[in-house]
Amino acid sequence: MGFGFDMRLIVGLVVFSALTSSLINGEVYNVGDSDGWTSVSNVDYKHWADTKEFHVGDTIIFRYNKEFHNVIQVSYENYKTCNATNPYATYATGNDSITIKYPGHFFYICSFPQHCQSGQTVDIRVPHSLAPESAPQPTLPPTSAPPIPPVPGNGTGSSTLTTNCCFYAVVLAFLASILAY
Ligand SMILES: [Cu+2]
Repeated sequence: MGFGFDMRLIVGLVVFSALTSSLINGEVYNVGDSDGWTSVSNVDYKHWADTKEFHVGDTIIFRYNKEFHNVIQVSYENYKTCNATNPYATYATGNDSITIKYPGHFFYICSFPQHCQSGQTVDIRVPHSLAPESAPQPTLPPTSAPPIPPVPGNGTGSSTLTTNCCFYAVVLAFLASILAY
């Protein structure tokens, strides 16, 4: 329980929290920015979406007067034809926060009469991460966690094993440091 042990604990906690926050936190986008989700301001939602780079983990927020609008997630076909009869999802609170869970296109329209036709429709395009099959992703734990294996002799395990070892070691070290006082 020397000084070096505590330093490793601190470094471990800092690295762990940095990794966690980088994986959990995403950008937050207000659809239509200050105009919100509406049919009366002639907001160009295509342009709005085209100027964004959406990623898994980001959150998109639809803000609108729920007496006059809603948010209906539909298929591409129904998006093109303004058909809200077979929705994938329906939102109607006036302040709908939707977290992007996977890549793809997410099509939303308003189902109030003529709103979709007048342009209250948006295509949120979430590209797959840049070539995840061939290029390593720098923010994933296995690339940065192994350099700090706090338990001697565990540096030769697989990356997953090492990461788990690091995590449990940090937790154990944390508990040990509490018990030490
Ligand atoms: Cu509407």
